[in-house]
Amino acid sequence: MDLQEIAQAVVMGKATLVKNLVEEALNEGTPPSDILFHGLVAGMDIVSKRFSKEEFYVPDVLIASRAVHAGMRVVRPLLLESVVPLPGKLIIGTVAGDLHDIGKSLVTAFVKARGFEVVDLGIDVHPEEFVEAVLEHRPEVLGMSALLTTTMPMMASTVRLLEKSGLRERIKIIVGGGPVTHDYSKSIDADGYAIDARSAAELVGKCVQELEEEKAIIV
Ligand code: B1M
Repeated sequence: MDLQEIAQAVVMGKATLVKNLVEEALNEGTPPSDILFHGLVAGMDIVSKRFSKEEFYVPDVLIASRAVHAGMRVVRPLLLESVVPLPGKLIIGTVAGDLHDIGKSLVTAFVKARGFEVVDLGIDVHPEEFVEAVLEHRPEVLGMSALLTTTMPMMASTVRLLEKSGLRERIKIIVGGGPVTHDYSKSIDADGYAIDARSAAELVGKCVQELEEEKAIIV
């Protein structure tokens, strides 16, 4: 199947059609990650362009997002087949005031597919909630996603609150999302920035390994 069909169904916001086409593509043997990137994300890219040109409005984008999620629900479990579990846990969330969750969910899927445990706190996660989750779950890595320039500062607020709570030294912090850059991650004292879900999964692996090495030096 031409994966553009899936992309077009996303653009039209047809959730049931997207789900059916994704199942069809899988039955034809198309790799799940191709369906994700060349079908679902490609569709969202078209939606993004139309939104920027004001050809699409918020409700159109919302309906398209639901269609992407309908497809992701089918693909996600398949990414986890034959995964070898690795030690290491990521806590992830979209920062306070921000409701965008597609990118964060992709990161979650790819980090899980690499074998790490993930606790997904969802959207609109306040600094206090990140801190509570770190205390409860004791992760090696904390990930924050932001899609709005207005919500990016919540990443810095979370880093500061972790410092105040005495938890900063125990974990690695990684950030990502549309407006976030490598320079911004450095400016807020995060440990890393990833441009996409695949590199985020690699970065989590690198962070876990670095923590192991740091522990070995202390011992
Ligand atoms: Co919104 N929105 N939106 N929106 N929306 C953007 C982000 C925007 C760029 C559109 C535009 O104007 N061109 C713009 C932000 C401008 C800015 O601040 N610079 C914008 C705006 C303004 C708004 C509203 C304010 C609109 C309004 O109400 N007037 C509003 C805000 C709501 C809020 O959050 N409080 C709003 C609302 C919405 C919807 C609810 C309708 C919907 C979200 C639905 C949902 O997520 N369930 C939505 C959408 C879908 C978008 C666009 C069109 C698409 C985002 C997306 O899902 N992309 C977006 C346009 C754009 O991004 N160009 C836009 C696909 C996804 C796979 O990519 O999320 O970038 P992305 O994730 C990537 C990487 O960034 C990275 O990996 C992923 C892929 O591999 N990544 C990480 C993400 N998180 C990471 C974390 C990591 C590492 C990598 O480590 C932890």
